[in-house]
Amino acid sequence: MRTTVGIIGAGPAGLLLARLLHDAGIDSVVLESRDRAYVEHRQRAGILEQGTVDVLREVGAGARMDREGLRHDGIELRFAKRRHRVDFPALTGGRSVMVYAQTEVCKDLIALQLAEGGPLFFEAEALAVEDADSDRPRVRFRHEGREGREDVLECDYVVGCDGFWGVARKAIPSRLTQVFERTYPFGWLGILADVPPSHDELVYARHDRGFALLSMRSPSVSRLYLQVPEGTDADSWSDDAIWAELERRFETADDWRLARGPITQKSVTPMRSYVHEPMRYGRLFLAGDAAHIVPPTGAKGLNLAVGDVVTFARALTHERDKGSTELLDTYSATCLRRVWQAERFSYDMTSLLHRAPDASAFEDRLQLARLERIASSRAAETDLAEAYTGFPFG
Ligand code: RFL
Ligand code: PHB
Repeated sequence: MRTTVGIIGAGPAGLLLARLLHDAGIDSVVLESRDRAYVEHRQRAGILEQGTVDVLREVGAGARMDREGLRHDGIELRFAKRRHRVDFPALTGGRSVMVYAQTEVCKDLIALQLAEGGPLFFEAEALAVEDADSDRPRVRFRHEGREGREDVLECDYVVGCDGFWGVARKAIPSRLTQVFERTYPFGWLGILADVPPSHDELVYARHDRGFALLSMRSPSVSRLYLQVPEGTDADSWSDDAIWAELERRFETADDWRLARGPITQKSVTPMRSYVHEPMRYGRLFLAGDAAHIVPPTGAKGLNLAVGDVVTFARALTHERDKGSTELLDTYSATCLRRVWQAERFSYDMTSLLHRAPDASAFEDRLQLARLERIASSRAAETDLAEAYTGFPFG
């Protein structure tokens, strides 16, 4: 098999890249190790920046998002039983975010790709990227649909959109690589519940017992998270215990109430910050979680993945139209500028709102002082609103 761009991974990064290339008249093949149902139902991100929303509309994947997505003009910060709303449009000259689940983004992009795009193979696991520094990089893969036969995809370019646990990154020699990493001594226990969200915007709560987040998937489905110790088993939390703990952490001085409902899904996500530099080696490019991870507190992971593939598609189109590799050559540096802003913001939001197991009384007071500052200074609040609603692509 031969193609111009071999794309490994059909998460948001790989699926959107295939669309962008299709619209530019560049052919690609997508290899995805899991089956379609798995990719479409993996519960993850919920918040799309304005830039992400614009790109999804441009590639023709915006119709259902515009019908079913929820536009949010702010978030609430909750601390010391107080509530403070951050008003995005007022602070950023009109910007907002969209609540539309990653599962739905993936469903929409898969439907488009299968209807009118290039090949997208499920249960096709990339085993290795070979000769990445030559003119003819190759992806060796195993296709379950074909009795597990091994096959080779020959490409002009390979884009590793295969997430944090993928294989693409491994093709870059470690002597050329620098990795920046931090893990956190806590994770998020996330639930889906069949109950209307108790608030019309997201609530980020800092509490002495740990962080909690109220989010949503639709007017009738809530998505909630609790900070839990690293390595927690989700099944060790009963539904009652989860609701009781959420109630404590969201408690306010006024009479705000958290509505309970049947929990339909529960899982624990570890937290990590990670950057792999550079994001390119020869004709292999990394995009999305394959190159960088942020803790979910800033809602940036999916949006970063979108920025990377937009940057790559522009660079490749430029090369085809102008015969210049200039934008491909600066791909890594261009992406990393935005990546590090998201790393900084996600780290700041995480340390602002979570309680480390060994936190001292001094650190507790500093957290409260930082929250107080955001609640009382337009400059501090604007900094948060600008970062949350997103930095420009490229
Ligand atoms: P993905 O989504 O991990 O997709 C990678 C795909 O590659 C496949 N794959 C392979 N395919 C073929 N061969 C191989 N050898 C392969 N190895 C892997 C995988 O099966 C998969 O389909 O990476 P991508 O596309 O870069 O997208 C990144 C986002 O998924 C991620 O950053 C976000 O989900 C992060 N995230 C959030 N991001 C936001 O922007 N806003 C949010 O509100 C937000 N909330 C979250 C999140 C992530 C979370 N978890 C579970 C990590 C909340 C949570 C709880
Ligand atoms: C979500 O809805 O899953 C979500 C929202 C905001 C975050 C993280 C996750 O910061």
